[in-house]
Amino acid sequence: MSNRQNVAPNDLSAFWMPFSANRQFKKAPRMFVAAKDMYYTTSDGRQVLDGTAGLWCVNAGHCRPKIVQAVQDQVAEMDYAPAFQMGHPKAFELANALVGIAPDGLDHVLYTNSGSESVETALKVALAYHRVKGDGSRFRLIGRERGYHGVNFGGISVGGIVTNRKMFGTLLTGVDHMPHTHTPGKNQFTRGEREGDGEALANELERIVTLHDASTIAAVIVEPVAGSTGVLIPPKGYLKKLREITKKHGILLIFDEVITGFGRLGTPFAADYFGVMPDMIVCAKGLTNGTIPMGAVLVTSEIHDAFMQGPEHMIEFMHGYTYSGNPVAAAAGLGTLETYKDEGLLTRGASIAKYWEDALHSLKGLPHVIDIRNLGLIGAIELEPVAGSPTKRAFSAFVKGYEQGILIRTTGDIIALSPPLIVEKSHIDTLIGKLAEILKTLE
Ligand code: PXG
Repeated sequence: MSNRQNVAPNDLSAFWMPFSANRQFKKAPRMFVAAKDMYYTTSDGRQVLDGTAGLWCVNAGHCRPKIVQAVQDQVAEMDYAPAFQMGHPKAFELANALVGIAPDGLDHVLYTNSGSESVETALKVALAYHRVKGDGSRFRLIGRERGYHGVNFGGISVGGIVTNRKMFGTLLTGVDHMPHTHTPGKNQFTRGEREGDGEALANELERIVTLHDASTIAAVIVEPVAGSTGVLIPPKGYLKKLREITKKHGILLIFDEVITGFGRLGTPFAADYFGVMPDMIVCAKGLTNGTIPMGAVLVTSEIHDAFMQGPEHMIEFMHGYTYSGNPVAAAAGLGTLETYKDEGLLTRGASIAKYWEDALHSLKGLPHVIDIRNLGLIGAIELEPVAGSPTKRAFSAFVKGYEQGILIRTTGDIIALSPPLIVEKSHIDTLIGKLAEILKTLE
């Protein structure tokens, strides 16, 4: 038995926290204990305005009544049903509702429990799809520098964030990466999508296709707007061109919409915003408003139908999770989609995006601010790093924000913002106003 059996409940050492500076955190913990709508409550009783929708997931705001009720009812009625060779109604209802808000043509849903698992699922569907079509030589997966596709092995293989990859050995073979779309030194303070180099950047894919030959490539995966790496907005025409090139060569295009899905850009999905139809959409986060872990992969009928062959008693796709379509998660998803619908949240971002953009760009000229980027209800403020101590300056803004009542997110020296979609102009004024004051005080 562990010699830690008598530790006090407030001993912080047992929990090895994810993506956190554990030792620093445990010396000066930051704890949330409650949340409602746009605000968190801290353990010392303060209100903190949520500028990041939790971790980009609480799109409808916190503890919304329909979601809370749906989860409470479901957990009391049926906690779990076997996911394999059995069903329960809400998993089917939610799949239909999802297809209902997805771009036309994405008609089938595979469930997962996170964005990372959705990525693995999509990559496996892509590889298997070509196999079931008799095109098994297509084994390569193409990602992008600075891409984030979760933390599992497929995701870090196609991902392009060096610090998330370098500790873990060889990763998947047969992977290549397109260049990222960021142009430091040019295009700073662009509002929305920049003009000019979209096609040229997408044409880098053509170069990769020529190098490996299209007949070896299964899929290309990209975040329509790169989030985790610090919010990189694609240049105009870039995603359209990627679609053209992938289509021409029979390569599947996967949009990782874990962040951009569910209204973040003022449309249900980024595919709608950019008018580009991928073969699969990977999603999670906003699917259940962050309440119960759940992810999904939306696929076209063409992909789905390719698997539906052979004897009917045979399992068509050897993949799935114990919790795929879990009843409580499905109920949370239904409550979430209903809330989005009731309040028009999947398109609300469009009406407030301009105000958001103006507020963000009002920070131009403050100390250390070297770039500001935005699209829909996403924003980023990039700071000049402290010489020799990257990440310190932005992290100190984060800590000051927490102390002064705003929750922001930092990655490197970039501050990323993505408020719940119920955000009002007055919240934006508070968030950006307090951030401005903090920026003025940073070393
Ligand atoms: N794909 C994308 C595009 C993501 O943004 C994942 C996959 C993985 O999702 P899970 O549910 O496995 O974490 C993500 C997650 C941040 C931040 O602040 C971003 C994510 C997660 C936590 C923090 O940048 N993205």
